[in-house]
Formats: sequence, C-alpha cells, structure tokens
Amino acid sequence: MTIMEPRKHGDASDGMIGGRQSRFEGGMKVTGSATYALEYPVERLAHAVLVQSTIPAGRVVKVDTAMALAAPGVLTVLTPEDDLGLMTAVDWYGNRPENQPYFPLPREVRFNGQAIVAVVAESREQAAEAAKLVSVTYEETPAIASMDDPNAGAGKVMDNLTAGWGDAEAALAAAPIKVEGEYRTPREYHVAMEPHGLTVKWDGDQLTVWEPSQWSHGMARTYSEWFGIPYENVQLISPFIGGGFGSKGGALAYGAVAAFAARKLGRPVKLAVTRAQNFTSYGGRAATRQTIKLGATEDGILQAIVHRGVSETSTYADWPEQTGAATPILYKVENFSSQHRVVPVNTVTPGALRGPGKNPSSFGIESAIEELAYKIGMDPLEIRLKNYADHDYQSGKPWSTRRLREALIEGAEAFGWSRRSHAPRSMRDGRQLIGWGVGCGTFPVIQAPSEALIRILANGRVEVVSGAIDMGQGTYTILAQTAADIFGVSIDQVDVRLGDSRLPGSAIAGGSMLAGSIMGAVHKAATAARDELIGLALNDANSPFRDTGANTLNFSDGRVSAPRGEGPSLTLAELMARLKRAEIEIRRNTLPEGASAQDHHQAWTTLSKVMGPTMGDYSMHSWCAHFAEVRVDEDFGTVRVSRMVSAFDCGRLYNPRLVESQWRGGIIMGIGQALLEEGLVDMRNGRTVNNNMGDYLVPTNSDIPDIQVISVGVPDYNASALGGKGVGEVGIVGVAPAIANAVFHATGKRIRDLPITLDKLI
Ligand code: MCN
Ligand code: MOS
Repeated sequence: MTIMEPRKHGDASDGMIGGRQSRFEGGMKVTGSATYALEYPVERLAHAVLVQSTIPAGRVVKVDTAMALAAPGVLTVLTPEDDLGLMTAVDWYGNRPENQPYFPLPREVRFNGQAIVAVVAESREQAAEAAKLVSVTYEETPAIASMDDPNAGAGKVMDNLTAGWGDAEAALAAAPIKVEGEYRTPREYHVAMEPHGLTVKWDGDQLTVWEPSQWSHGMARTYSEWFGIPYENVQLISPFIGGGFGSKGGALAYGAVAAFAARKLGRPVKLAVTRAQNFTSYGGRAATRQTIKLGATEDGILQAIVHRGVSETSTYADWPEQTGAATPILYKVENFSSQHRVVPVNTVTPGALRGPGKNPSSFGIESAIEELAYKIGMDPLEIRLKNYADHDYQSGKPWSTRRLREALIEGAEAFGWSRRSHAPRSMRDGRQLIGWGVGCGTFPVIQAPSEALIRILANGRVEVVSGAIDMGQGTYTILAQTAADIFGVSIDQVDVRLGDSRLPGSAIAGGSMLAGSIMGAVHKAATAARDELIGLALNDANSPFRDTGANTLNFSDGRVSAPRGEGPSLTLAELMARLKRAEIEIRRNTLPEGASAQDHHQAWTTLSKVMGPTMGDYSMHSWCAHFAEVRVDEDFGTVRVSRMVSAFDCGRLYNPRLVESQWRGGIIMGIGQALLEEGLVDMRNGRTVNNNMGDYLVPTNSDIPDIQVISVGVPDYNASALGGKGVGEVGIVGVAPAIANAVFHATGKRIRDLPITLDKLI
C-alpha cells in the first residue's frame, strides 16, 4: 500500500500502529485465494459423514450397519461398538483426569443431534447416501427438553458465581422505590459463515489437521492427548477462518472421529459438518432467565440490587452463561446480591458466544435500570450518570480506565438525545411509532502470554511469525502494522504468517484477549530484532555506520540512517547486504523471565496462565453506550432499528478501521439478538427445530441501519503493553437492552423476553 501522509506525531499513517490499514488478507478472502480447512488439496481423500441421534436421551442398543457397508464406495462405518482407544484430553485450564477413556461416539445419548455414527466413503455423496441406510435401535429414557420443562427442576447453584456485599435484602426492603422484572434470552447460535469440519491426515504417527480454529495450540494439544502422541507430532493448520464467534476454540468430537477414521483407513479424511449438524455439534449461547430487583431512593439513587439468574446446561457438563456478569460493575451500589444456577437439560453443552455472560447479563440490568427510570419519571441517561460507579464495588479496586461517562455523554450528543420526549408513544412519524433507547455494555480485559518471531531477510522484507489466529478480526493486519512501524518500512514490505500450531505460541483468539497479548509479543520481538540490527550496524566491520559515532539509528521512510540525518542512509536490504547477513531472527515471549519449558507449553496450550480483569491492582474492562432508534409499525407491530450511535472505551485502538468494523459487527449481532435470533426446541423430543439459516434468522443488510461508532478511549497501559483494551466482543453487549428500551419508549410495552417479535407487541 502507499503511505498517504508523512508521519507526524499522533497522526499515524495507515501502515503504522494506530493507522487505518484495510485488511491485510481481505483481498485473498474475497477473491477466493484464501484456502479454508475443507479446501486443501489432499490426495486419496476419503469422506466422512456423521449420523446424529434422533432421540434426546437414552442408549444406543444396536446399530445395523449392514446396508450402509454394502452401499457403493463405503470404506468403513464407525459406531459406539468400536473402541477407538482414545483418552480424555485436558480441560481449558489444563486439568486432566487420569486414565479416562474418551468416546466421541458414545453409547449414552444425552441430547438430540449427538453424533453417534460416522460413515466413511470414497465420495461425500456416497457417504451421505450410506448414512441414510444406518439403522439405530435406541432404548429411550425420559428427557428434559429445556429449562421450561416442568421436570427441569431448579438446578444447582454455581458457588463461584455467587457475589454479594452490604445487605441487599434489607436495603431493598427499606428502599422507597422498588422495581422487579424477569428477563429472558433464548438459545442463540454462532452461525459463522464457514461451517465446522476438518481435513485430517496421518504420516506414520504424525498428524496434520486442517481445521478452522480460534486456538491452534490448544486444539493441537487436544488431538495429541486423545491419540496419546507427543504434542510435537500434531500440526494444526488454520490460516483462514470464516468466523468463529466462540465456536472454534476447542477440538470437538467429530474431529476425533475423523482423525481416528484416517488412521484406521490409512488415508486422509475430510469431514464436513452440515449446517444442520452445526447446531448440535457444539453449544451455542445457553438460554437464560434472570430476576432483578432494584431498590432506589425517590430521586433515583440505587440502594440495592438483588439478582438471581439461571441458564441451561447439559446433563454431562456445567457451562454457566453468567447472567450476573455485568450486574455488579455497571452501577454504584452499596448493597448487592447475585446468584447464578445452571439447570441440566438434554442439550449439547452450551458454549461461548460473543460476549458470553456479559451479554445476557446486560440485557437484565440495562432493562431493569430503565424500568426504574420510568417508575420515577427520570431520563434514562440521567439515571445512568447519577449512579455512575466511581470504582469497582465488587473487587473494591479502582478502574484502570473507565470512560463510560464520556461514552454516555458523547454518544447522547451525537445521537441527539436531548431532543427526546420522555413519555412512551410520544414520538411518531405517521403510522410509525418512534422510540429512542440507551443501553450500556462492558467486557473484561483478559490478559494472556504470547510469543512471536521476527525475521529480517536479506531482501529487506520483515516477517512476523506466530501461531495466533485471524478469524476475520484483523490479527494479520495489526501485526503487519506493528512490524512496519518498528522498522519504519511500508506495510508492503512485511509478511505475516499465522494460524499454525507449529509456529510460536499464542493466546487464544477468544475472550477479546488476542490483540492485546500478541501485539505485546510482536512489539517486543520486533524491537529486539531492531536492536540487534542496530548493534550489528554500529559495530560490524563491514557496516557504513561503524565510524559515524552514532549510538543508535533511525528507522523511517524505508531507510536506516544515523540520527540527525548525517551520514549514510540505507534500505534494510542494503544494510543486510553490507552486513553480509542472510537473516536476523529473534523470538520473544511475554512470559516472566526464567519460565520453564513446562510453563511455555502450559501457556500456549491451556488457559492456566490467563489473567482475569481484577487479578492485578486495577479493575480493567472495555465499556460502551449504545443509543438506538426504532420504528414500530403501529398496525403490524414490526420493529425496525432505524439508527444506532454507539460510543466505546476500548483504550488505544491499534487500527481504528478494523475496530469500527468489530464494533459494527458486534452491534449487528446485537440487533439480531434483539429482534430475530431464537433457537427453538421441540418440547416433545428436544430437537432443535430451526437448525438452518432459513429458519434461524440473523440480520441481513436490509435489517441494518446506519451505525455510527465513536471512540472515547484513552490508552490504558495497565490493560496491555501498547495501551489497547479488548474490542471484539464488547460491541454486542448492551445492544439488545438499548433496543428493548427503545421499543418500550415507542410502544409503552416492556418486552423482557428476547427476541422482540411482533407477536409480543400486538
Ligand atoms: N483491535 C484494535 N485495537 C485494540 C483491540 C483490538 O485495533 N485495542 C482490533 C484488531 O483488528 C484486532 C481486533 O480488533 O484484530 C480484535 O481484537 P480483540 O478484541 O483482542 O479480540 P481477539 O483478537 O481475541 O478476537 C476474538 C474476538 C472474539 S472473542 C469473538 S467471539 C469474535 C471477535 O473477536 N469473533 C469474531 N470478532 C470477530 N470478528 C470476526 N470477523 N469473526 C469472528 O468470528
Ligand atoms: Mo469469543 S465468544 O470469546 O470466542
């Protein structure tokens, strides 16, 4: 790319940190030259197709494979009868049960849509055809379809999610103003554009896996542990991913099945999970329900928050969708009590979906605070500012940075909030009722170690190498910018290699933690490589800088020169030639000095070295305020979001163009959550009814209005080495309540149950 302007202080050009460089790999993705996991040209490929259970609970008694095996092209059929000889892998934190076998095709059926059989054939079509001929006999047992099932029970309390201070019940009882509401969110799904699947190949005991991944090292570890082979024997390759949103962080049962089949057949295997199968091959966002009671003074000062939440989990693992995740930190409150339970039902274990916990949690608290505002006749913006939290009341720690007040004020200004009339149904445009609503969001700063390698080549190119992932959020681009910045070269001179477990270790592309982590490592490695080059240039007998008397060198405009512009000026290639160097290679990580090899392995392949937002001296989070305008058709009840303005504090932005795109993407998902998305469960058999993109609705372009995004952040050097906070998830948090609040303003109807569909309004 061309550098648009000379570099000035605080005015970074596109290719530098803080510049608006467009996506480094964008052209490859849109022209089809980016190769995805299922597109690798591997010879002698066999194709696996999954058969999923059709009952919600019970046991596979018998699988009749005779007809499938006799079908054309079929190579093998795997069933619960087969002992695949696999071992259970570690959990996210590195804990591993001793000698625990792993059955990716289990005999026990825990949910409808569980993989129980795999058919492998010469072609995908043959495998799919033969899969229809597999006949499964079940012994069915009673099932709980969802937490609304009368037999579901109250579930179990998650002690680690219980929070409290002051005396919330007493303060609530004594408060002159009280509001109480129950807020619900349905099952939601990632529906990334690229469905799941993998291509897998063995060379002896070396396993190569091409699989879309948010975490190449963590997934490689899982494969190595399943198959009892050294970690180094697995290579997980994932340079391009068509979206993950939390669904591609871990290896899944079908991956074990495909890898086993490949080993058994002595041939590479490809397994494409169908769109329908994607709905049950891993978990989406759990359905949630939460009750919030607020106590306040007559002039709207919060006295107490009592929160009780519950989410669905599976019968075999606890995944809490933490309804109390945002509740304690959005407002100043001296008396607080929160509890979260999980209710086991016959579903695949739910998982992380963009903004896990914070997202449904903000729907609760941001709706409730608005109900309080209306009860006392106060402007919803004013009540938020009035109860502004000066520090984190939960941890007792100061905020590292929290520009939520600025977000509320600047967002309101840009939106034109002062022109709002308070009463519901007081703004209209013909038959359309107009509503304006606000909602706040937050997401924690999560820190993790990372590693990176920098190479300066003889031809003057700079390489950045890391196993980190870019699933669309911009990792390639911001790392290229970092190297370009440090070496003072055009971004065209930088190559970035990512997405391979054999490359240096990296944080997961999850929890909005990757950018801060990997930028720190690349910055450190690139600075060290530049220092090494400076050292050589000042001391090497062949260097033109040797006799300049300089003690450092400048790197800018593609040239290396002595300070004050005196003396020689060389390109990187010219300097490398003079130094007779083929390459300078430096590897650096952000682990503490003296970390052991075991520490390294743990750091890249588990989450055991990850730091939460309050583990240091501060409480660190990203913040946002969303302002939504809706238009509700008075006759039909249809809701359209006609305008959004959102202001964010995410600290320093490494690339504002990509950040704005991240924020908009989150907001668009939030609009989908508010108005469209809802996984429907058949209460008779626990089946996911709308397991396709025709019936599981996500927003299209024509559902999305103009979205204005504003940054109010300042660099936060507690949050990360370069001052940025997390960006990828905070955008979705707080959108749904902003829209629900706008719908209330438009219609006078408070919808506490997402999505806001027209049947709930008329
Ligand atoms: N960024 C920046 N300045 C910062 C922080 C981030 O410029 N201070 C920009 C960078 O372009 C960076 C991106 O924002 O690549 C996201 O950074 P970060 O917030 O650290 O998030 P991660 O890199 O860890 O990405 C994961 C995050 C998560 S957890 C989900 S879920 C999500 C998201 O990213 N899924 C996505 N954004 C997604 N975007 C796309 N296109 N596809 C997904 O599946
Ligand atoms: Mo994001 S849900 O943490 O991958």
